[in-house]
Amino acid sequence: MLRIALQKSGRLSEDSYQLFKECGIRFDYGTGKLKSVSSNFPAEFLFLRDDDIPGYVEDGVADLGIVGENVAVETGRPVQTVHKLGFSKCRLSIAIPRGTNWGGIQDLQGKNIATSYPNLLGNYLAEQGVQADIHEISGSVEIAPSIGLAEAVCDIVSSGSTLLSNGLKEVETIFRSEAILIANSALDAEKQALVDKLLFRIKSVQAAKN
Ligand code: PRT
Ligand code: ZN
Repeated sequence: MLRIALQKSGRLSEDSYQLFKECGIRFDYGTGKLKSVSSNFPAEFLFLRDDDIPGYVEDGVADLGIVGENVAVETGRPVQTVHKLGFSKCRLSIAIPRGTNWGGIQDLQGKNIATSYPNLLGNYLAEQGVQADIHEISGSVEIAPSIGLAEAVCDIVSSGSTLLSNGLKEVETIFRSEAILIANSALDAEKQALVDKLLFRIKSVQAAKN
């Protein structure tokens, strides 16, 4: 039996559930339960915070999981990316107050940047040869400039309306993300066969949509 970790409630949940439904895999979802066994596929589903999913998959508590690529890369857990799923698309971008001029990434030299993605941002700045102070905050990153905590932010953007309503403008995209299926890197042959079966169905569902 495969154990599959899905986000309990958030931007990945509904599409993750729909994907399995379209694959013909039935399980109870949205009942408040933290676990559910499928009635017609050898799989048990666990409902978790998205940030915890890469760790559970690394440890083998779950064999598979669905997370945003942004979370998978930021947590740096050694898991395999099995397949890109095409939903929950977003980007990780740097934004600054709308009235500020932007001459390029070098403008961030010596500045304070608020983010929930210190590793992705740190690596990007290092590649660009920019030294800045990264302030890690776990939420409401967009208000940091208006309260004097930082001169810039690095956060997830989808429509851009959150940046707009906080008086910020997007100046640099550092990472593009979508939901991905991740797996433990040491699955036994039996589980790998089930993953292959699942993947075949996922690809068929995706092909039917294109
Ligand atoms: O509770 P839990 O920890 O499980 O969930 P969460 O609150 O950490 O995550 P959630 O559900 O917000 O997002 C899950 C995943 O969805 C993220 O890791 C991304 O891969 C993806 N995703 C897609 C997004 C967005 N779009 C998105 N717009 N994640 C966050 N946002 C936020 C962003 O942080 C910002 O506050 O939405 C705001 C910006 O949206 P726009 O449309 O105004 O630009
Ligand atoms: Zn989260």
